[in-house]
Amino acid sequence: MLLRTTRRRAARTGLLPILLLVPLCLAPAASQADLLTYGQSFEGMVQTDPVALSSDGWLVYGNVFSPTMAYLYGYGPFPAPNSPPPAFCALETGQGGPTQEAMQLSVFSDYENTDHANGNWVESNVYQEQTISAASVGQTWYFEFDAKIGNLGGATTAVAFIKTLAPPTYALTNFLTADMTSIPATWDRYSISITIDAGLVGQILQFGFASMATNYDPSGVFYDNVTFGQTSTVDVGPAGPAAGVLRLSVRGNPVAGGDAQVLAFAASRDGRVSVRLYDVTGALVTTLADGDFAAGSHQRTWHGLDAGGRQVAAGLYFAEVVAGGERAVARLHRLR
Ligand SMILES: [Ca+2]
Repeated sequence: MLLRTTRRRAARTGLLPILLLVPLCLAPAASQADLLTYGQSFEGMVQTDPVALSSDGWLVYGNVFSPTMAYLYGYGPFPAPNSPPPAFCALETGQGGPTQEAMQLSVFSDYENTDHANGNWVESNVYQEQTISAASVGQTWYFEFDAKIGNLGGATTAVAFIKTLAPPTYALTNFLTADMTSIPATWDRYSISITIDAGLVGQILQFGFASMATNYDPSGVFYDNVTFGQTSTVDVGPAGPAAGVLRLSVRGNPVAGGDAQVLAFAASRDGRVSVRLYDVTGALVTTLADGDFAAGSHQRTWHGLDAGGRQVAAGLYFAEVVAGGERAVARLHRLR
């Protein structure tokens, strides 16, 4: 029951935004472009800036349902606010761990909508959108993010999603979700992926977060390190015949000096091993190893340089080791 209504809500969600955005979305240059990588740690944003999120492309759209989940109306899209007042989303501080740093994105129901008081359900969508072109056919794109629960009360639900919507009716053609309703209050990283087929060319792709609440029940979920790209930055766990053997760990290396970091891994058998570093958009920063390794423990030191020998910017990076059909990912945090 809940799943069915969730899907129906989502179908409604994309309708009006796309109609209003047609002049922008269907501009010739945009329609020819490949999907674009996106990465956001929210660290560069000013918490008191009301357009901090909207100027980074974030949009919001609201849907309202009766107490029995009958669809009532939608409103939007609007440039994403940065509350106060408490509507849709806000930049938060003090919720991060070491890799989330100072600033986070909080997504919650639109408490400015007084239909809360009527017992109606208010679904808030906070998202980015792009147009899919032929250049992306065959590619797999990953929407990934850190998340932890804030405060969900009553029957509030929360979800992260990738949607595709087909003009001219903007029917929902994909609705890929990760349920955020029951995640822990500790940070973890989540992934949703989509492979672009030829039938999706010309459609709109949205990725983002939604929450659904009534009676002003709490609905906050914290998100950070949002990425959209062709390289997964989530350690999905080992697979293959030697499952569970490959591990990658990162530690500072006082011997090397500076803020060099050591990536240590153990290969379960002789064979080809690659160790690569990516930024938060999934772009390759540098390759630390790509060749034959003997079984056993190995390590590589990263001095914070890209493939051209330039010092990288401060922020979050991902190290990936691939060996013998297994893959492991670890995070590296570079300080200035
Ligand atoms: Ca952050």
